[in-house]
Amino acid sequence: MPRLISVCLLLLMSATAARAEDGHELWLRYQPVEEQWQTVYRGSATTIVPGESRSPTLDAAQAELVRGLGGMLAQDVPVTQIVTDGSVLIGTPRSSSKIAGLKLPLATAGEEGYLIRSTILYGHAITIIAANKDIGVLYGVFAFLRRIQTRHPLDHLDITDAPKLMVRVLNHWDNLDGSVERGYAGASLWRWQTLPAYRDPRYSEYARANASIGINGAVLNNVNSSADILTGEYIEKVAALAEEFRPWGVRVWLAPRFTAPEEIGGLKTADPLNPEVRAWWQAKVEEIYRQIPDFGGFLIKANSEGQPGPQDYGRSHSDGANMYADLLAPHHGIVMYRAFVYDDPGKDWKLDRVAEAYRIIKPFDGKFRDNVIVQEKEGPLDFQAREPFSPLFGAMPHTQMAVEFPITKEYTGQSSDLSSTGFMYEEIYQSDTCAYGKGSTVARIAEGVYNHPKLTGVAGVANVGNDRNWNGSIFNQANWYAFGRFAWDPDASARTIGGEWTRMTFGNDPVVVAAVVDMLMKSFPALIDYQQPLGLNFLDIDRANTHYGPWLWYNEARRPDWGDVYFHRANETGLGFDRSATGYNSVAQYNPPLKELWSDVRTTPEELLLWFHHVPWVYKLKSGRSLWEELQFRYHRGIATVEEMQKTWSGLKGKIDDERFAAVTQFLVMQHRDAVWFRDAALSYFATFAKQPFSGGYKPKYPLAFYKALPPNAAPPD
Ligand code: GCW
Repeated sequence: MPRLISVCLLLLMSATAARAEDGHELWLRYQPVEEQWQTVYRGSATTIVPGESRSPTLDAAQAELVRGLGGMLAQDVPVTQIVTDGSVLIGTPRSSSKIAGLKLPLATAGEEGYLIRSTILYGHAITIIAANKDIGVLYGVFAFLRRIQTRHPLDHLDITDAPKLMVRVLNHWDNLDGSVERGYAGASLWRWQTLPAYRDPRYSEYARANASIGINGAVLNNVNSSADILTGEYIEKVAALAEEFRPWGVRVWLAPRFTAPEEIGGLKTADPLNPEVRAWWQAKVEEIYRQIPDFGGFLIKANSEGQPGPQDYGRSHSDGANMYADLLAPHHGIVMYRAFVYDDPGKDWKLDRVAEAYRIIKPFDGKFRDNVIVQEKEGPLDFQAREPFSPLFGAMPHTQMAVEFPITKEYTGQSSDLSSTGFMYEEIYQSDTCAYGKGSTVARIAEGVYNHPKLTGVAGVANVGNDRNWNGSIFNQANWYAFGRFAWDPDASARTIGGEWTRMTFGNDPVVVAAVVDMLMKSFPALIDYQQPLGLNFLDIDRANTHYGPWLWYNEARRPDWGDVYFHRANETGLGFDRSATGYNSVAQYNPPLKELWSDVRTTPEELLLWFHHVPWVYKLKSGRSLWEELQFRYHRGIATVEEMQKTWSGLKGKIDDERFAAVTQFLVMQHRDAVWFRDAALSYFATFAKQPFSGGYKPKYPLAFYKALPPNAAPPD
């Protein structure tokens, strides 16, 4: 009897555990598949046959397969050398004589790709997961498991897949004190105090999650860097993290501080052309590679927002980038040099802030070494919900460009809003720069289709922290996932990727899948509607460090382009920033025919209207509504969409485990409250210029004076 009770208790406990999910497993939950699928899959995954030789990466691949198949097929899948029907054979021609004997067409799989194929071996029907390199095997295993997670068949497979970009890195803006700049998911994952001795299991879990979506690098520290990261003490800690990440194919990178030779090296200068400075960096680079032979390289923010850089020593951006590049080259290291610069000492305040990166960096086209990638934010300003693509992508034919995407949501909803950044990734990648004729999209430029560079890459500013669910909310996980999948294939679709994530995260019930994908796809356009409709912009930098909320009247910044008013230019004649030929003419940075189309208010897409033009309040839009009416319409639509998302989600009660269901429900309440705040504060402020009544009986919740009186770090009012 007591035995029976304990068995019952155990069963009860495990049933409860299966229901309550806190999101820690991310999209790698490996829950048992439904009965009918068990029969389908079990025949194609009876045993795992690894090669004769091993490596940490191959071991990780094998262990993942054991774990994934075991979980989803609810049975042990043994590892053996004996091939039978349904075996899954994994390895490279070097690790497995069976794979070598098959003479597979692996050339197109390249360095990191894989081949998954159904075949007959020794008279048995098997599946092969093969690659040229161990990391390809690991990626192939994740792809194979993903097929099961998303309920795709496993027979007649003939897949070859390889990433289209080489460097696929997360940029962590993590400070050495454990805080994370623009982080909304807890503190930094890196516990510097206890490294290198203590290896938090989350280090390898983190690398595993990255590997599952093809991310192969992590810049560990903030681009607003501290020189301390380059001290011997920290390099040992970094090496420990590198060791934890290595089996998963994730390299570590660092953001060095330009003035480190002065700050920790005792030199009087950090001039990149000074021989002593070079020697200091050379010794530092060698010290790093001695401990981390596969170190990725340096990510550099120089002469931007107060960070030191080559210009402080009368040198140029290419002098700075190339110094690092030359020292890293013998070790196959790479420099990712950020184009997010606007600190030119000779700045003329009449210039348009948005035109700065192009103005400053374009003259260096062709001047960077071939192990330098110029990394530019996706838009010309700063991770705004709505920006056109940065014109620099279409203006650097002799330079390899990488897009820097936000995953963390500084300006796209921060900690509260459900906003799926996959929408932005697709929109930007599919933007046609017209640089090399029609169809020269940002994706194709990043892929190096036109200039065949030695390197290609992409960076995403990470949203990972030490929160139990890694990203601060369940839906934020979709953005990490989407970043990785788009890095693998910039031509992918946000909907397809969203569908994969949904199935892996919430299961394959068609009702759940349809509902969640619908929410993902609606969420970003909704955010744009209630924050930056019609290309409206109001970058909030200097008012308070939160960078959150509708403070459109703020005009007391230390420099004009750090305040909201500079960007939206609302006045009695209209709204928006005139970047057309009659105004600042920044539109001229785009290639024809875009520069002509976008210079004319009538041929500018309405999504970008206020970005490029100062538009009269009475101007009629395609809808027949005036600007003032359309603005209200879009704000309302954004809020209505949040309400729809709330309704859709509440319809999933009982179909999602209680814990995640409740968490998302609560987040949507916050999102609604914030969206109303954005709308009401913005519209009551703009009404003072439009001098027209609100339409359709709408009235902001509070008078403008209320919003203006809120303290700088105010939480959104209820
Ligand atoms: O958007 C701004 C952020 C800064 C950040 C900077 C950058 C790391 O407000 O916090 O600094 O961008 O991208 O360098």
